[in-house]
This record gives sequence, C-alpha cells and structure tokens, in this order.
Amino acid sequence: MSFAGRRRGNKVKKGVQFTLMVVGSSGTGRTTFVNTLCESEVLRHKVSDHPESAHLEEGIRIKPATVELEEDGVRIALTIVDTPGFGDSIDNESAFQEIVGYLERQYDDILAEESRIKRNPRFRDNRIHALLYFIPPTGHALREMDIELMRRLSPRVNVIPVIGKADTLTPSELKGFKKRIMEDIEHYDIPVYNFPYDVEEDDEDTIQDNGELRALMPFAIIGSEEEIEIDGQPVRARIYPWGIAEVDNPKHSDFSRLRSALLSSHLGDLKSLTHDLLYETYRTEKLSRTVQADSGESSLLPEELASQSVRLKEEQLRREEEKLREIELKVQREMNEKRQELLAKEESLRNLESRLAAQGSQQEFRD
Ligand SMILES: Nc1nc2c(ncn2[C@@H]2O[C@H](COP(=O)(O)OP(=O)(O)O)[C@@H](O)[C@H]2O)c(=O)[nH]1
Ligand SMILES: [Mg+2]
Repeated sequence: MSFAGRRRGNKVKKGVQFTLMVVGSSGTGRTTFVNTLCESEVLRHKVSDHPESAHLEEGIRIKPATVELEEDGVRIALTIVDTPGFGDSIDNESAFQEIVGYLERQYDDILAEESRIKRNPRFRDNRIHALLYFIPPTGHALREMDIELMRRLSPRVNVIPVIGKADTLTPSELKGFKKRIMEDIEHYDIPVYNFPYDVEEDDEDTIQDNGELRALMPFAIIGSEEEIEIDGQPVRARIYPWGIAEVDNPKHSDFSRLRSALLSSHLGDLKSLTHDLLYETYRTEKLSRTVQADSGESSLLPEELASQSVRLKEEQLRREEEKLREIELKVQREMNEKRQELLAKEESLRNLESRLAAQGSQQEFRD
C-alpha cells in the first residue's frame, strides 16, 4: 500500500470512494484500528488529564476524515467516520440516537439531491458503506447494549461485528466467545452483513471465499501503531514480555482478512447493498410516511406506494416550476412599477419646467 502523495507523475486512474464508520464503547481499540488500517495517524488519541473521566469522550462530534490508499493497484479515497465512544452505563440513548441520526441524514441528503431540478455538481455522497461494531473482549457474550445498538443500526447500514483488542483473549477463549456472539446475533435476529452468497447463482470461488469470511465472524482485531523488525522485515505488532501479537499474521488476528474484504473483495458488494437495499428501504419508508402525513391515510399497499412516489416527485417538480413562474411574474411586476414611477417623475419634472417657464415670462412681463 502507498499513499496518494507518492503517486505524483503517474497517470492517475480514477479511484473508488468508500466510507467506513467505527462504533463501540470507549477503549475498545477503534482509534488504534483506524490508524492501523490507514497506516497513518488519521485519528488522534484522546488525551485526558482526569483519570475519573478518561473513559468518557464527551464533546467528541462525529467527524469524517479522508485518506487516500492503494489496494491491489486501485486507488481508494477512504473516508473514516469515528463516533463518540459510549460508556458502560445503561443510558446511552443520546449516543445511539446521534449515530443512527447521522446515518439517516446522509440518506436524506441524497433524497433531497435526487429531487432537485438542477443537480449540484459539487454534491458529495457521504453514505456509510460499512460499519464496524467493536465488541469489547470480555470473553462472556454480547451485552444488552451491544444487542440493542446493532439491532437499531442493521436496518440502515451494513454492520460488521468485530472483537476489539483480541490479543487479550487466549485462542480457546476467543473461539468460544466468537461462537456465543454469533449465537446471540442469530437468536436476536440481528441482520448484520454476513458475506451473503447464493449456492445456486454464485461461482465456486465466491461461495468458498464468502463462506470462509462468514466463518471468521466476528473478526478478531489486533491494532498497533508500532513496528518491530522480524528477519529484517518491518512487522506491525504488540510486544509483551511473553511474546508478540502480530497485526497482519492470520494466526494471530483476522485483521488482514477483514482489511482485504473491506477494501478489495467486498467493497463493491457493500456499496451496492447500501444503495440498492438499505437506501432504497429508507427512501420508501420516508416517502410513505410523507404520503401518509399529506393524505391522512393510515396505510398503503406496496404497489400504491411505488406510484405514489412517482406522483410525489411529479408534484414536487410542478411545485418548483410554479415557484419559478411566480418569481418571473414578481420581477415583471416590479419592473412595471419602476417604469410607472419613472414616468411619473418625468411628468412632474415637465410640470415643474413649464411652471418655471411661465413664472419666467411673467417676471419679464412685469419688468
Ligand atoms: N491489547 C490491546 N490493546 C489495544 C489494542 N488496540 C488498542 N489497544 C489499547 O487500548 C487502549 C484504547 O485504545 P483506543 O484505540 O484509543 O480505543 P478507542 O477508545 O476505542 O478509540 C489504548 O491504550 C490502546 O493502546 C489491541 O489490539 N490490543
Ligand atoms: Mg478513540
């Protein structure tokens, strides 16, 4: 991988854009993961002077950061959206709402842009294509808040569950933990992104590849911003008195499999699912809500909904045209008024002139 800055002089191929969001409790290793993925300090670690509030990330707003990467010869403009890490308390409602609200706002922006008469050429599509949900390495099972949040996020975004700081668990602990998490996800029917494939339609390679990735879920992550040398090669790792945990070693963590799935093999799939399924669902829900509010109807059949949304768009166009016509008329009216004013002024000027002329001749007459 190399950064775009080093590519000067090359003929620039058109790259792809990808947006990734990271969500999870504070201290699960999100910031470290992002910097490991991007091989640069994209996100700063929060510094806190007060140990009692160090676990809180108050005041951190959702703010996207973009880096240019290269993966398999393809240039990727990767946008990372970090979210405020929430605490372990039960009441994380405002943090949850902020995250879901952010996802939906990006859809609203597209919806608004699609219905404009004149498209804005500088419009940026900021929809999130994948969300990594960081599960803390407790070794137990999913916490209620993990279940609750993943459940609320999954209808809006491709949620990919990961275990942060996986090197804190032994291999057998990790295996059991992964199994219990997937059982919970199934039990609570959480529609996470599970590397979907169709045995009838997909080719063998795809089926095998997706099956393997699915079997790794939730991905065990090790992040590190440090490098050591092993056999003269730089290796990203965490160093302990008893050994080394290597980021890119598949025996130690699922980092490299996840990375290539996100940035290469499944990038296209994640993007098209976002547009064709998740956004489309949101759009239909939103428009049907609008139609219901407008018409006061309580329910609509799906086929009615489709024609409703066409009608809605036509209606919107008609309204905008009307608005334009109104503006035109208003301008015309104002120009007319101005002309009338001017004529009136000319008239009074003429009157004044003739009065003055008359006064002048009277004066002459008297003299
Ligand atoms: N053992 C271990 N510690 C990690 C890992 N990633 C991050 N950490 C440490 O966990 C702490 C919190 O990490 P940070 O990335 O700031 O977490 P965030 O609050 O989720 O952004 C820091 O002290 C990191 O050095 C990891 O993969 N393994
Ligand atoms: Mg952080």
